[in-house]
Amino acid sequence: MDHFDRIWVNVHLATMTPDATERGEIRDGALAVRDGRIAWIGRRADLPDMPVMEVHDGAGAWLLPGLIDCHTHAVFAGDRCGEFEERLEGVPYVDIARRGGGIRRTVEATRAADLEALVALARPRLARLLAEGVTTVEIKSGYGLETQAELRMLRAARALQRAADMSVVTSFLGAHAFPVDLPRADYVDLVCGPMLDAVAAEGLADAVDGFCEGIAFSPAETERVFQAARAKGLPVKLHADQLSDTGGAALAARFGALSCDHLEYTSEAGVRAMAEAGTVAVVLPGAFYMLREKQLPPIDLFRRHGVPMAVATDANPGSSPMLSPLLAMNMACILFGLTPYEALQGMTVYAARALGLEKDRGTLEVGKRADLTLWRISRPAELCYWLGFGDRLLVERVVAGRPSAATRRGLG
Ligand code: DI6
Ligand code: FE
Repeated sequence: MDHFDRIWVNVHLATMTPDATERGEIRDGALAVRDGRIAWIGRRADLPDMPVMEVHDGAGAWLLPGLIDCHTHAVFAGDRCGEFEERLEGVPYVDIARRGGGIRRTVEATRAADLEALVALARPRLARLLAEGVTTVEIKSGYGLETQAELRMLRAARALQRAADMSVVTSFLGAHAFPVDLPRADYVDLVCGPMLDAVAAEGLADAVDGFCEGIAFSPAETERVFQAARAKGLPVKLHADQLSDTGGAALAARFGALSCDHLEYTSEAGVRAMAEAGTVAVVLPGAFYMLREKQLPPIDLFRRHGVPMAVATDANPGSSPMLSPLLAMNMACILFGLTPYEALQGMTVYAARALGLEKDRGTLEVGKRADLTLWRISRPAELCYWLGFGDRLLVERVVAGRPSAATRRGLG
């Protein structure tokens, strides 16, 4: 190593490494980047003397890993504001779903949209995530429920990766709900057969997801989807135990799931199974809040059994029309009782793990991809503190070592 491409000095660092002491905080630190990766990190006083192409003066700001939103449905058409009104007039979410609304309403609108429309609709949503420091976002299909529309959603997500200044990770969620135009068993066959074949043939999915619930796929149907995913060599994850305990978490853990998400109704047996499988618990306080749920996810059990917790927006038109990662962290603290540090780990290191990317990103460590965020805050917990001020706290976003022009705001 004979030079650095860029260094940041006059910064405090929050490394988010899981085993760090003092919350991984390094005051008056420095970080160097080369070839898009973190090449050196430590106290500024120890920075090696090396030629540097570009020096960034952080003026006392805090440098963190880029935020990772590991669960979104950001590609969709239409909105469900009418159902929002209905729910507030007393109609439950599951009743709306049972009479053909809910996810199926978004399916109608999404099927009617072409690829360009889906991309154009999702772009401003990603722009909001980006403005609050997101550098990696996961996007699911699941509002097509027929092969061509599912493929279109995933192609839109891949196209957004090329257009947006962030990484996009995709999940195939054909097992999200049942379409009106097919018998139930036929749809399960379609998802596990031709649909997954087409998705895999085009390399459109990084993982396979499902919704295991009374109003969606049963445990037995979910298991078939997971078997099909395994046959393709794709990792699985699951919307599990969101509205009732179907044993979804334990089922997903048996398949070595990357993550189980929602988990309000998960039992201790489910938590234990997740711990044994190394599955991440993704908590989604936006959906809990919007549906005015009362049952809290078993946060203390996750802690006791050593299940890492991630936090995500669940950005979707039905249960969580939320496009603010910082608000998701605030809600994880206020509604679910996470500490601010746990919430920050949940949008960095453990979100990376939930996507199977922990070797590549999610912490400030030498060798990892230089996805960074620079914040004008007094301490990291401040990112969980403000309501609706996040984009003003973000000074700079760095993607693979390159400062992103969109969010540069005159340092120093
Ligand atoms: N749970 C969710 O929170 C999203 N999907 C799911 O299975 C929301 C789906 C929707 O209501 O559109
Ligand atoms: Fe979801």
